[in-house]
Amino acid sequence: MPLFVNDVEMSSESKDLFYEKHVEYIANHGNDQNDFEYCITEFLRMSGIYWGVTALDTMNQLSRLDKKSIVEFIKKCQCPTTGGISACEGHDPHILYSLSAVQILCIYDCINEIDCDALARYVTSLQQPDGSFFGDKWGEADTRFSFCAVAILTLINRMDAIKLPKAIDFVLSCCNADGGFGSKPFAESHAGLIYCCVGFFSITQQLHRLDCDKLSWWLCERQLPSGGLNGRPEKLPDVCYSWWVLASLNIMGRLHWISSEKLKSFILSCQDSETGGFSDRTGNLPDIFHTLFGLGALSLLGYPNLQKINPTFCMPQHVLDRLNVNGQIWCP
Ligand code: BD6
Ligand code: ZN
Repeated sequence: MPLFVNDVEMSSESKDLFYEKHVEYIANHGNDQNDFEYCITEFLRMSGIYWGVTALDTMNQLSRLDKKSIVEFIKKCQCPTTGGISACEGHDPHILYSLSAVQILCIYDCINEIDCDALARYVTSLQQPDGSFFGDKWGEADTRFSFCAVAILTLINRMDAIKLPKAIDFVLSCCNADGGFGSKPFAESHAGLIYCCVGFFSITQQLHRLDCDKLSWWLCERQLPSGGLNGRPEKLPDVCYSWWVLASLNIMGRLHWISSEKLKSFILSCQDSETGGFSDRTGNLPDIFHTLFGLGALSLLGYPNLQKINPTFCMPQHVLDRLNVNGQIWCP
């Protein structure tokens, strides 16, 4: 009786995820505004909201957060002169927090609450003659910012705001002999930056420019005997690298190249059974960042009762379907 077998499989598997605990952990995060952790993470606030909103939507519990106050907060963070968005009111705008804000507004289906033309002009202003992007007016180019630029512009439907061929040339120039990518030309390969570059080529429909076999080998070598993944050779495993590595492999059509059962149990071992939330590795304190990327990785692995997360944008797939946006996925 296949239905029975399935039911048993479903219930025994989903019992391993402390679903309700995680919902409470995220929904209550930031409720105590005097909390030490809340205060010291002010410079990350916009991303923190994005991690919480995305994680809750993945668990079909988005209604646990107050949409109105989140949207009001974002509107106050858009700079009237540059059009860029900051992490928090009174801070300087940055392309990273501009992407987090756009991701949140797209999830809430209200992107027009901000001035998208001004935001597109802000992204334009950050592009350099070599095609790279600064993160803010202080100027330091990095492949992370190339990803942010094309992700923002795709989500607000303004890809014409930048010089795309130049942007592509710059990211290609950051490819190393080991097949990986770093933050700038000749900088060390790193799984987080590989995600940004693979995501960039997915958004710009240029995956054919990659040596996917070589790059996927480098990514598979990140799996350790514990089943967890690290971000570079010789480093400890970390739940968030489950996301950066798996999402990159998924985009390149090679998710099956790693041992998913062992990874699944490593990720589940990083849950905090008392407070809810995930930590970077087994036994450490949980945080909202590792909670999103733990859940996101489980979603990519097909874990039951979680929404499908898009590997390129790290947003629920149903949001991108509604916007008719899709990162390219390679079928080898
Ligand atoms: C990013 C992701 C996607 C697209 C563009 C991006 N640009 C930058 C990032 C990474 C960014 C992020 O995930 N945004 O959604 N990372 C962070 O905000 C974290 C926050 C943080 C601080 C301290 C502890 C835990 C989380 N961040 C600034 C980091 O440096 C983290 C720190 C960390 C996580 N685990 C152990 N330490 N590192 C990190 O995100 O590394 C992965 C990475 C690195 C570079 C590019 C992309 C991903
Ligand atoms: Zn981490």
